[in-house]
Formats: sequence, C-alpha cells, structure tokens
Amino acid sequence: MQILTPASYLTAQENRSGVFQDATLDQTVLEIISQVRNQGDQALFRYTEQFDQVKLDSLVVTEAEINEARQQMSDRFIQALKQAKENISRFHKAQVEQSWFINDENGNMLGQKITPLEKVGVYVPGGKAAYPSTVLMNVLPAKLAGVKSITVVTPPQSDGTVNPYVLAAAYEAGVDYIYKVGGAQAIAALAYGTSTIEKVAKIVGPGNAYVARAKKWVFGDVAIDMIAGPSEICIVADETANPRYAAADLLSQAEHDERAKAICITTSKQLAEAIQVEIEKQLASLERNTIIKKSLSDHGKIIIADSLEEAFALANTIAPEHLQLMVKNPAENVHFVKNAGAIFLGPYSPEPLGDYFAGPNHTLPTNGSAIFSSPLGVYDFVKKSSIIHYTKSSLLQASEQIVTLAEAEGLTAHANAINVRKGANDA
Ligand code: HSO
Ligand code: ZN
Repeated sequence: MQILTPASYLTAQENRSGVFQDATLDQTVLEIISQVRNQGDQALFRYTEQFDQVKLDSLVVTEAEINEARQQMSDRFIQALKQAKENISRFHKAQVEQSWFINDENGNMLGQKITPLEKVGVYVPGGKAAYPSTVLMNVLPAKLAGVKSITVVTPPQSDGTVNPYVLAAAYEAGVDYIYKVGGAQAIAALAYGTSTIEKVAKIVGPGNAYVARAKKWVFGDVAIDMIAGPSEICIVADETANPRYAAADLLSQAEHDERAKAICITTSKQLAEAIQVEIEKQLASLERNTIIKKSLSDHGKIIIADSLEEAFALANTIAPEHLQLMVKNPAENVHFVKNAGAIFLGPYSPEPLGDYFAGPNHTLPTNGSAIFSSPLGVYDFVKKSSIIHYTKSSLLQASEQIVTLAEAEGLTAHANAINVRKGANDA
C-alpha cells in the first residue's frame, strides 16, 4: 500500500476523473425499463434468459423452495442469523418514531402523523455478493417501521435456484414475497409492476451498475434508498493502534470489491510501516487475495498526518462509509468526526462486527455522501403527514393576517376561502 501525506492524497484525488457517466449503460438500462413497462412478466422472463442464462417457468420462489433452503442450513448458521436479527432489531427499535400532536389552550391541534410505506421492494444481488446479512439489514428496519408488504427480488442462478442463504435470511426476516429476477429488469418490475410482481413505493438494496443506474432512472416514480458505491473503510490510528488489527480491518473491506477503498490515516510512521508488513503477511492466506491486491494497489492508502487534528480533518473530507478510531481514547475523539456513515471505536470494534452483528445498519452512505446522508434506518420506511385542526374562533382570529398574506401573493381565491367562513351562520 502506498504511503502518502494528506496533501499528496488530496491532490491525487482531485486529478481523478469526475462523475461516472456511461451513455451505453444508460441506453441499455432505459431500454430494459421500457420493455418491462410494456411487456411485463414476458420481458422479465426474456431478460432472465438473456442475462442469467436460465429459462424459468415461474418467477415466484415457492414455500417449498424456502423450506428446502432452510433445511440445507446448519444449526450454527441459523443460530447466528437469529442472534444477528435480534441485535439488529433491538438497535432499530430505538429508531421508531411516534406521531406527535400539539394541542393549544384554544382547542387547536397541530401534529405530525407517521405512516409506514405500504409496500417496499428489496433488491438482493446474486452471485458472490448474495449476502444474507444484507437481507436482514434491509428488511428488519422496514418491518419495524410497519411496512405490510416486503418483496425481495434476486437473480436466479443458472440452475434456476436462488442462493439458499438469502432464502433462509429472507424467511427469518419475515419477507412476504420473493421473486427470481435481478438486474435493471427487477428494478423496473418493482417500480412499475407486472402481473406477477406488485409495484412498490420504495426500492432499497445494493446492486451492480445496471441496478444502480435503473434505480436512478425510476427515482421519482418510486422512492429509492441510495446509490451505494463500492465499500470504504478509513482508519484513524495513533501510535497505540495494533498494526495487526488495523491491517486485518483494511483487508476485510478490500475483499469486497476491486474498487473498494481501504485507507489508514495515522500520526505514526512506525505504525504505517508495521501495517504494510502485516498486510503482506495476512494477505497470503486470504481467499480473495486477487481482489484485495487490486483494491489495495488501486485505492489502498496509508496517509501520515502530523497530528490527530489533521487526521480527522482529512477523514472528514473523505467522509468514509466506515470510520474506525484506533486511538488512545476513541470515545473522547468522536466529536472530531463530522462525516462518516458508521464510527467504530477502539480495537475491539472492527468493521465486520458492524457488518453482521452489532445492530446498526450496514447500508451506509458511500462516495462521500456521508457529508449529507445517513445510514439506512426505520426512518427510511415511513413518511410523515402534517395535521392541522383549527376551531372557528381561532380561524376568525387569524383571518385578517391570512388574508393579508394571500392578497400579497395575489391569490384572492385563497383569501376567499378564509373570508367565506366569516359569516355568522357558518357552523
Ligand atoms: N461492508 C458491507 C456490508 C457487508 N459486509 C455485507 C459483509 N457482508 C457494506 O459496506
Ligand atoms: Zn463488509
């Protein structure tokens, strides 16, 4: 891994090409969306044959298929899944918001009513990125929000089956419908509906470039969670950090994707060098070392800062998805962090703890979007309606000022809607 200074890192970033744009990708995705809108299920079967190399008779994952998948699971896996579910549910329960109402002494009432989204779609990638943990992280907050209908779409394998771990997790999380369809066609089906797949109000979940692009195009007709980029880990470490742990944590994230970003910012040159040595040592025995090597050589960086202040300033500029604080008093340093999806404190809070188990969501803002957005949560599955109730006497009392404002905007029908209520006989 390359060792840099904060300034040289930032200059290198500036010179990178800007927003990713790919006109061919867009053309393909838009064509898929329009075919699904026009031909429904028929287009889904056709694209599944074309992209997933399987001719299906039905898109539906049956109860029998789910049971069969569950039977393949070891007790150990099911127990771990159940414990993860409990931890994730406990954390997300604390996010549940209540409707609220303000009553004043004149009998008026104002409020904010929380209503769960009725139907939600969860995209679960196929292949090697078919993660049961992601099923839990996307479905459980929706459940806790009160979403009544949760649909999972996931691409079938070439034998027509769906990853059994995904099915087992979907069952455990309480998913209502599971369909064998992936890619942009699955996003289009969730956004517009087909005779098999019902249209949803919001689509969440990670996916490949086609899925991400399709989500961007259907946005507005349905809500979406976020466009997740490759995973990122940033470690801020001082001389007290254990290089073995820091290296292991960087490697854990680099394994996701060749485009994953693993960055360590440290005040200790000695630690930087020790981490480099450790990475080489540990890398040899890791299964996905080809992906890791590419990820680390393209995007992995160790940056030496002059002070912790400088380290945190850079971390805030990067706004990483995951930020680990491996410093003397991590909790005392949290206030330096302004931009990060999830903050992990101390040597025994490595990122995989958060990926699977601790409870907070692992769907987090990437690509610097932690500057303005938050982890996926219960709040993503509800909407709010304002409530207004005035009594007659309160409305009359306010009428002059409302009419004044309406007239200033030249909206006399607005003023009229107030004035007609001024009659003595109106109840
Ligand atoms: N680290 C990923 C989530 C994940 N890790 C799933 C393992 N499984 C999110 O950036
Ligand atoms: Zn991970």
